[in-house]
Amino acid sequence: MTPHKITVDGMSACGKTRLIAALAEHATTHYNGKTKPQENICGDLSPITSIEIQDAEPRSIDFWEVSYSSCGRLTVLAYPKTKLVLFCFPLDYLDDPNFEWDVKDKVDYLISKESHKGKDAPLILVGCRNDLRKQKEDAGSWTAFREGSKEFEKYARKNYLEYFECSAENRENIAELFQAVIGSNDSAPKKRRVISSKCILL
Ligand SMILES: Nc1nc2c(ncn2[C@@H]2O[C@H](COP(=O)(O)OP(=O)(O)OP(=O)(O)O)[C@@H](O)[C@H]2O)c(=O)[nH]1
Ligand SMILES: [Mg+2]
Repeated sequence: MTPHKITVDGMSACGKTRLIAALAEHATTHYNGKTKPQENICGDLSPITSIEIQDAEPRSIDFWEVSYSSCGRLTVLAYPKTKLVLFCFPLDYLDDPNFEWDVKDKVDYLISKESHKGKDAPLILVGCRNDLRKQKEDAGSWTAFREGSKEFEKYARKNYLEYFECSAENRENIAELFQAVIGSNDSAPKKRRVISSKCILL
């Protein structure tokens, strides 16, 4: 079975583990996927989630999480030979301009020539926790969030990156993101996608 390694990196505590769990659940339901039980390493769960899916050909999708709270020593193994990087950040922090700068700074490095990410591995920018962002917007502070979202769409376009806004909580755009993940080793050239929430005019 062909292994397909995906690195899940991003900001600390932004929802990477829950995103992987939502993608694994989607694979189980829609691709007859089987998630292998995670091993226990030194008292921590392994950062690797392997899912065997039955697509055109059976394959194993291996998510390697770069976690800030567990398995720190194993994170150096997350990048070598990866096929795709999902760089995650929390959308409920979009109203903080310093935070936006921090995300862009990290992504700028990852897509630069100096990066430890292989140059052939594409990077998808993934905004997580869109349900929490919407809660904050509903509380009346929506302008800063809309501006932040537009800014990331623009940034993704400028750098030829795909961009998704998701929620592991309510499964928003999880199917679309999973499709992008399993399509990432197809040889046919793909159109760059920006999948975000619809703008509601009040
Ligand atoms: N409401 C909501 N909460 C979320 C969502 N995704 C993650 N969270 C919460 O955000 C917190 C951090 O989630 P994790 O998945 O552990 O984040 P992480 O990026 O894996 O964290 P580290 O591995 O420590 O870097 C937890 O309290 C989650 O329940 C989401 O889509 N919606
Ligand atoms: Mg985690």
